[in-house]
Formats: sequence, C-alpha cells, structure tokens
Amino acid sequence: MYNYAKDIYSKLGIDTEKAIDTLSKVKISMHCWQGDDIGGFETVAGGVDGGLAVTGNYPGKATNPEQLMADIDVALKLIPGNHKINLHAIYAITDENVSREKLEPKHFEKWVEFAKKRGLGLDMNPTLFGHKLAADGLTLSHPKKEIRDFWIEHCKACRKIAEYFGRETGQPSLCNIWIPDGYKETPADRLGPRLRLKESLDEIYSEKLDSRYIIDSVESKVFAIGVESYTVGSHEFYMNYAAKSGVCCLLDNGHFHPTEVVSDKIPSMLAFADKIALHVTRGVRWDSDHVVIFDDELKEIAKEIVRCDALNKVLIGLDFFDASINRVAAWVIGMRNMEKALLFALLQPNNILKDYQNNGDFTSMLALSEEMKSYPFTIVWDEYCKRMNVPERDVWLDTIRKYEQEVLVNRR
Ligand code: RNT
Ligand code: ZN
Repeated sequence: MYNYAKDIYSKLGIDTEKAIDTLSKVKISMHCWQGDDIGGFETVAGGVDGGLAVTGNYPGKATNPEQLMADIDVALKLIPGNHKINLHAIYAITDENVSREKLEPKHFEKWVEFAKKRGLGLDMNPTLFGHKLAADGLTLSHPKKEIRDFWIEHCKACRKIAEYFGRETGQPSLCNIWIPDGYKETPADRLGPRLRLKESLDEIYSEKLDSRYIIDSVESKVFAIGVESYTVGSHEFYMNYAAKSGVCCLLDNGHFHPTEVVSDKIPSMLAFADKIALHVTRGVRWDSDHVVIFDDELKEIAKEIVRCDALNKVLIGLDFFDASINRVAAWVIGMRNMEKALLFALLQPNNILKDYQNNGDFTSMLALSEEMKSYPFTIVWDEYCKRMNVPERDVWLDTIRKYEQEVLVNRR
C-alpha cells in the first residue's frame, strides 16, 4: 500500500520519504493544562477565571505532578515524533506555596528532569489569572501601580525560568505572555490601559536574556466571557508592539472574529517577522478551546506553514481544554491531528499549484487542489506512525481505555 501511495505522489514530483523525514523533525508544544483543566499545583489556587471556561467533569483528572507526568507519558507513547511540553507558572513543583513573583528555576527542576529524560523541550507561560491580584480581571494594565508591579515581577521571574529551560534542554523555550485584561462595558478610556500595558511590557523585556535559550512572545485576543466590550491586548496592539520591540507575536486561532482565519495571517506576519508562534485550537462560535480536529482551517494553517517554507519559523503549540472527554485522549487527538495536517501539507504539489496561480490558470489550480483531497495521504500517515513506533489508526485508543480502567478511574 505504501509503495502504491509513494508512486502516485511521485508522479506529481512529491517525495513521500522526504515528507516523512521532514515531519519527524517537527516539534509541537503540547500544553500541559489539558491534563488538569488548567488547575496547576498552587496550594492556594484561585481557580481559572480570566475569561477561560473549562467545562465537563470527565473522571480521572490529574491532581498532582506525578499524575500529570504519568498522563503525559501515556499520551506521548501514542503521538509520533519528539515534541515539547508547554508549562504555565502554576505548574511549579514546590513544597510550600511560593508567591508567583518569587518563582525561580529551582521550582521547575522536576520538570527539567522529566524533559531531559525524554529528550523533550519545555515552553513557559506566566500565569496572569486565577489569583487574588487578578480578581478584577486586570493585571499588566491595572490602574494601580502596585498590582502592575506584582505582575511585572511575575513575568520577569518566568522569563528567567524559560531561559533556564532553554539552557538545560538545549532547545529554546518560548515564554508567552497572555493577559485577561479587558472590560465588560464599553470603556471610557481605551488608550490609557494600552499605554500602561506597553509600559509594563517594556519593563518586563528591559532585561536582555540569552536568545539562544528564550524566545519571547505576546498573545492577543479579541474578547472573552466577561470582557466582551474591550480587550487591552488586542491583535493590533501586540502586532505593533512586537514589530517595534522584537518580541514575537503569538496567534491563537480562537482569538479572532469567526470569519478571520489565522492561516491567512501567517504569511502576512512572515513578510515582516522571522518568527511567529501559534496556539492551535478550535473555536466553536467563540474561543471555546475545543480539541483540535482535522478540519479545513487546520489543513490551511499547516499548508501555509509548509508553503512559506516556515517549519523553522512558526512555533507550533496547542491550546485547548476539554474536560468532557478523556483528557489524555484529547491530547492524543489534537497532537496527531496537528501532525496529520502537516503531513497533508507536505504532500501537496505546492510548486505546481503556485505556477497555476501565477499563470492565471485558476481552473487547473482548483481542480488539482480538490483532487489532492482524495490522494492516499492516509497510507503515508499510517507508514509514518509505523516507523515512529506508535499505533496506526484508531488502535491507540485501546491503550487509553486500559489506562483509564487501571489508573484514571481510581483517582478521586
Ligand atoms: C487564553 C489564551 C491562553 C490560555 C493559556 C492557558 O484565551 O488562549 O493562551 O489558553 O495560557
Ligand atoms: Zn492561547
């Protein structure tokens, strides 16, 4: 079957071996927070909030570092390739409760040990929600200086942790800032909060860290539950900030109006930036953070990354949280789909299609790109899974079911 697929693709000048090899080197950052509904390990946790809604009560949620790590291990055995784990500050592993602005690399030693043993990279996010000083939904743009200062210190602390991750794992660590700041009502002052945010960011990034180890990014959003009228960190705000300051933009595809697509933004950004970061998610009507499925927009995002020759420029991370299904399965589904979409993109006759476009032959462009949808890419996907020593097709679910029965159902 594989030889047949290889042959069919080669008639269009597509090398399936090369596609498999390229895909095997792509790293996707798997967000740890799918495993415990963004609970984290702080002993005085303030709950999620910040406009983030995790719904569902499927049994078996990880409640401590050992469980979360064990769940990640199960997921990774079912996901082809070698990836990264995306952490949040609330996942520090400490004996006593450490205030967020006082977090240090040592509080993440266990994660570094975990990552090193498995050859994984680590990414980092300061946590600017689920905290008493974020109770009114304002952090880096807060009108009160003491509150801004607390969150500035927290972000600075997290950047040092990210730099430590990069140094220890030998892979640069993305340190992404997302803040919930915004207003439910139409604000009386739209500029003030943004100028305060800008000043806070300038302070956070004033410290130059080693760019071999840390990549900084800022994540925009259009709105959230409870902050429907105004979001301080809008896309325009951060795109301009990033362009001026040299940090990179992170685009979360749940953070735009439903008819706007991130796939189209990728090449626009790449015309100016040498790196961008993504949070790949699935919004259903809004930023609902559903599990990533193999839908048209996912394929389009993957195609743009591949067509722009940007596999080394686009840092791909996932961001969703579904507590209504088996959480480990959610990871596996999302990660496998992201890879599947990249493979699909790597198996497109991109040069031929581009020529059709440039020659104005839109009939051929449409005809061929539609026919490509029924090319035997699934056979190449199965071959890839086989070579990467992970189960082919839906067989992986057996492992999850077994783990559920033996481990997850016993968790309280
Ligand atoms: C929220 C952002 C942010 C979070 C994570 C947990 O809307 O997407 O990336 O989902 O930091
Ligand atoms: Zn996100």
